[in-house]
Order: sequence, then structure tokens, then C-alpha cells
Amino acid sequence: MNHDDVRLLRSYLDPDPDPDDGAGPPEGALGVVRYAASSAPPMLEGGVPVVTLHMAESTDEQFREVWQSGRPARSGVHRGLVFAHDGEYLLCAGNIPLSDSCREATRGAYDAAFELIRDLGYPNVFRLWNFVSDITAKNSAGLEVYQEFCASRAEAYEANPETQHMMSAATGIGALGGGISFHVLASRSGRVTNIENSRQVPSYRYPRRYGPKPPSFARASHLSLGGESTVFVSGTASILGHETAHPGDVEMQCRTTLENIEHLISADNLAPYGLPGHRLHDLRQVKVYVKHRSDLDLVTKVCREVLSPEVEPAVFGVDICRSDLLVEIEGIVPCG
Ligand code: 3EB
Repeated sequence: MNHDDVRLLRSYLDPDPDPDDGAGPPEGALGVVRYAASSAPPMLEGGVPVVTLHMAESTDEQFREVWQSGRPARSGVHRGLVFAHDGEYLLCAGNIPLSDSCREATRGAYDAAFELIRDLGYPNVFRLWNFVSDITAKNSAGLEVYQEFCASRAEAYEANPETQHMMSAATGIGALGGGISFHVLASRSGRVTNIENSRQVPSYRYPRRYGPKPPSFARASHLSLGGESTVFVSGTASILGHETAHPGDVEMQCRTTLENIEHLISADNLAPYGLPGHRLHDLRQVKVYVKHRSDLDLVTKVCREVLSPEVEPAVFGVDICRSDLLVEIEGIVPCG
């Protein structure tokens, strides 16, 4: 590959121009994620992976996120996952259908993703998303779906020590249907630094009360490649230490979440990683998840107050992984 050609993956999040139909993915896309009013398993459309998540009611605005490398990609299907890769970037997506227990299917899907990453040679995972319908519902064994998902994901990471560094920035959030949909972005030669937040206990050290095995993700990941870099901010909630701050108060949860992100990307928090700091105003491609639809307007207002006026946050009314968490926010800081 011509090295001058290596660029960070471009992406954008827009209102879906054509939510009801498949006009097809835009030219040069590595993958497309649709935040839609119904779900579909990930599939290849014209050779491009398309993930359709049930994240909106039919009257809500729908969004589309496009990941674009501009280079020709090869795509395929591997053990139920769809993927595309272009020599520098890999996007792969899977779906675990609804059932009473997601344990084996989650393990199998994560194992398959790790295998693909290894076999195709994209070991530098920098962003993962997990959309989980009925996320706080209990299965017949009395375990919440998210907690069972976390246990199974932790086992997949444990099963292969070389995947530990793949506990990168992630989102774990509710969806309105569709089982568990996940997608992963990885790079061949980029340098990934996984970042923790000094205001929060690392997710993989949460105590047992949040589930039999802790979640497996970093608070952010820094990807550096070809002289450019990006900070990917994980789904962030009103958690201080490991505890939910301001239960029952959505406005304070929203403000605390934004403060958590502000601190996460600050010079204070990033200096130990040898990285410069950023401001909340630098956050782009912001997604906001709100547990109660009646809080959508208030949360949108608070986010608009604090974020750059250039940012149009995509706001979704979906459940969140703990019964007392009311808001979760993620985004990207392009560092040039
Ligand atoms: C938290 O901080 C809130 O399980 O992949 C945020 C980001 C959350 C990722 C995941 C969960 C996940 O614990 C929830």
C-alpha cells in the first residue's frame, strides 16, 4: 500500500436521507449504521456492510452513520458476521437473536469477531458498539440481559489473552428490538491507546454487585495513524467511582455525564498517556441515549448548552444498562 494513502477513517452521522428504502450505501463506504425504526440483521448491500438498529419510533428523526475510507474494500461473511476491510481498516458486525439466554451466542459471536480480526490481520481494535434490546429485563435464571451479556463477553476476552488490549472504547446500550447487535472497528497499523477516566473505576474492575462478571471496555481510545489522530469517547454515564450519581435526577445525570467526558478528554486525564488535552467543544458525532422519552427535550437542551453549536446531537429514546441510569453520551474528538 502507498503510505501517503493511509488516512484516518472518515465518518459522519446525519439524518437518514432515505429511511424507508435502500437507495444503497454511499460510494466508498466501508460500512453504514442505520438508527432506524425497525431492526434487520447486518447484511451486505452492494458489498458494503449495513447495520440496521431499532433505535427510533417511526415518528422520530432517523439517523445514518457512514464509515468511509475511500479505498476499495473487500467484504464477506464469517460465522454469521458481515465484514469489509480495505488493507488498513476492518469493520465487522454481528447479531445475536433474542432468546432466553444470550450466553452462548454472545460468546460465539465475540469469538468469531476475534478470529476474524486475527485471521485478516487487523489487531488494533479501537471502537466497539453493543446494542441490546430488553437490556434490563431478567431472563428465566433471574439475570439481567446486560449482565449476562457482560459475563459472556468477559469470558470471550479471558479465553484469549492476546485480546485483552482489544478492550477499547465501547458503547453498551439499549435498543427497541432486534436482540444484540454489535459492530467493531479495527486497524492494521494504527496505534491504539486505551484510556481510563480518573473519576471512574475501570469497567473491568466494577464490583460483583453489577453482575457476575464486569463489563470489558475502556473509557476512550486514541487512534493514531499517518500523522493524524482521533479520540473515540465511549458511552459515558453519570457514574462516579463505580456508583450511579444523582439517581432520579435526569438533569444532574446529564450534567455529570458531560463533566465526566470533559474530564476524560482533559489535559489532566490524558497527560499520563502522553496525549494533549481537548475541550468539550471539540466533541463531534455526538450520540445521546435517554431512558425516558419524557426526558428527551430536557436532555437535548442541556447538551446543546454545553456542546459546540456546530454539533447536532443525535438523541435516542432507549433503555440504559442500569435501572437507575437515565442518560448515556458518546462522541469523537478529531485531533488533526
Ligand atoms: C458504564 O459506564 C455505562 O458494556 O460496552 C458504557 C459503555 C456502558 C460501554 C459496555 C457500558 C458499555 O458502565 C455503561
